Formats: sequence, structure tokens, C-alpha cells
Amino acid sequence: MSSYNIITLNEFISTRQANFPYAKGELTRLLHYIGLASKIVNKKVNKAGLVDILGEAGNTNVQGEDQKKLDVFADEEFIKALKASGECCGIATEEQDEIITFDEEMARDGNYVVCIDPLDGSSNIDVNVSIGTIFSIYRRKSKRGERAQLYDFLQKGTEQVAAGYVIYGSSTMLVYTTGHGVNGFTLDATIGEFCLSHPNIKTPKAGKIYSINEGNYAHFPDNVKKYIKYCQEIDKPTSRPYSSRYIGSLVADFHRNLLKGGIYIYPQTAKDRNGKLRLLYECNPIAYIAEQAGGKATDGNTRIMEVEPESIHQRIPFYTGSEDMVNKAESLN
Ligand code: AHM
Ligand code: MG
Repeated sequence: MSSYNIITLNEFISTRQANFPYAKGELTRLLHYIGLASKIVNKKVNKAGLVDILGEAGNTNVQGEDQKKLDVFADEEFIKALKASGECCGIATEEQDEIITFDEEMARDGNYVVCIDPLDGSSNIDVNVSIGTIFSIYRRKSKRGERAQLYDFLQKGTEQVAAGYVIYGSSTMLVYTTGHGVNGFTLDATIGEFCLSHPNIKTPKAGKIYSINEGNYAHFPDNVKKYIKYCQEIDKPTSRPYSSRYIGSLVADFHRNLLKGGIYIYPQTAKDRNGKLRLLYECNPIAYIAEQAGGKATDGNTRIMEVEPESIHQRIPFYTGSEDMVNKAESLN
């Protein structure tokens, strides 16, 4: 195919603009800025082994975890980009305790708030393993022209107008949905553009891969222990065990399972009753993509996108992937 036949992310989102609720070009612009920031973060991620940007930044985030320098860089970059877009009046990010509201007149007029995990899977940065950015976009509830409010962010996942992730892997991809299917774009470094490479992604209804940190087995609830044993058995329709694959980067584990069919579980444990993952900027956006691709996302009982958020850093158990696999894992209670 000639390079002139490719469809770039910007072209794609503009031509799909009519699908957006309240289409006025605002969401198109917001997504464009997210794409732009992710290209800048991608450059930095690629250089991670070359320059002195590895190591702890010396800060601890609200979850009590050490921040790597690249987390800080990605956080700053997305904040700058979203502010510059003029369409976003505030952000909730994994790296900041409180919501950030933009006070410039143009930004206060923005119609959207964004929940973002700027660099997820951060324990993988300094070992050259895939990491990602996850984002979720909501229409604000508060009045345009005023400061964004906490309640703008505490909306159920069903209210998302768009969500997506960027995977910084062997190639860099941006995958997103606005509620009309899921599309994936691969970054072509030679032209610096995300190009449509995975149109209308559909995930297999049944898969053969399970992704869970089995090191925590002793602390898992009974249904998850039983499900792991089920995955390892040969006595099931596939007549062989499923493959176990776990990278420890949600985006990378989810992305592989989305394309190949599989299940990702981060359950509650005896120690952490709500698991580890965060509802607003990890589970809701991934759940929206999963459902739009024909898959499923629950907390083991309830559909993730129907959970009423209570705080911006709220954690929740997470089961997502191929529908049949999620149903099976839930049925073993
Ligand atoms: P992070 O936001 O601090 O990077 O944590 C989230 C990550 C997910 O990407 C990944 O699936 C999970 O934590 C791995 O956790 P564990 O090492 O407990 O299996
Ligand atoms: Mg994270």
C-alpha cells in the first residue's frame, strides 16, 4: 500500500466526528491532543535506557508507591496537552492526590473532564517491558465557564464519551472507542503519525489465555482459585490447559487478550479487599473498550461501568476479557 493510502488517527477521528454526541469538533480536538502527548511520551519511553531518566523521582504518590521519573514526565506532558486543548476543564490522574482544575478562561469553558493513568505498569519501565497510558473522557456535569467539580469525575463508566489506551510496546499503538466500536492505530515513526492498522476490533467470545498474578494464589478468593485450576485442567472443551501469560502491565496484558481471546483478572485478596486497580482511570476505560469489542468487564459480580464511584482513587476487583471466560470465572463462586 502506498503511504498516501493510509488513514491517520486525526483523519479518522475527524471523519467519525458526526458519530460523537454533541459533535462540534470538541472531542476530535481533545483526542488529537491526547495522541500528540502520547507521541511525546513515546519518544521519551524509547530513550529510557539511553539517558538519565530512570530511577525514583523521590516522590511517593497517593497510593504510597514510588514514582519513576518517567511517570512524572508522562503526567506533566498529558496535563500540559489537555490544558492546551482548551476542551478539557479538569483532570484526575493517578499521580496526583486531588483533581486538577484548569482556571484559564478557555479551559474553564471546556466541556470535558479526563481521568488518566499517564504511565501504567511503571514497575516495567526500567526493564524494557511494555507500559501504557489509559484514559477516559466524560462530559462535565458542572456549568461551562466555571471550575470543574469533583462530581464531574465521579460519574459511572456508562457515562464515558470516549476511552482508550496507548501501548508502548514492540510498536506503539493507540486504541480507542467513542461507543461505536474499537479501532487501533499503530505509530509509524517515519512519518510520526498513528495509522489505522486494526479497524473495528472484535475480541473472541472464548479464549485460551489467562492472565493473573498467580504468586498471590494463597490470598485469592475461592472462585478465583477454582478458576485457575479450571484453566490448568485438560477436562474442558479445548482438551488442553489454557496458556498463562502475565506481563504485569494491564495495557499489555489486556491488549494481547483483546486480540487473541483471553481473560485478565486482578481480584480482591485477603489483604486488599478491593484488589489493586483503580476504577476511574484503569478499569472503566478498559471496560468500555472490552465491551465495545464484544467482551466483558466486571468486579466478579457487577458490571464495572455500572459501579457508582465514590472517590477518584477508588480500587476495585477486575475481571475482563472474552465473555465466556469471564462468565466461567464468575460462575465458580
Ligand atoms: P501501576 O498503576 O502502579 O503501574 O499498577 C498497575 C499495574 C497494572 O498495570 C498491572 O496489571 C498490575 O499493576 C500488576 O500488579 P502486580 O504486580 O501486583 O501483579
Ligand atoms: Mg496504573
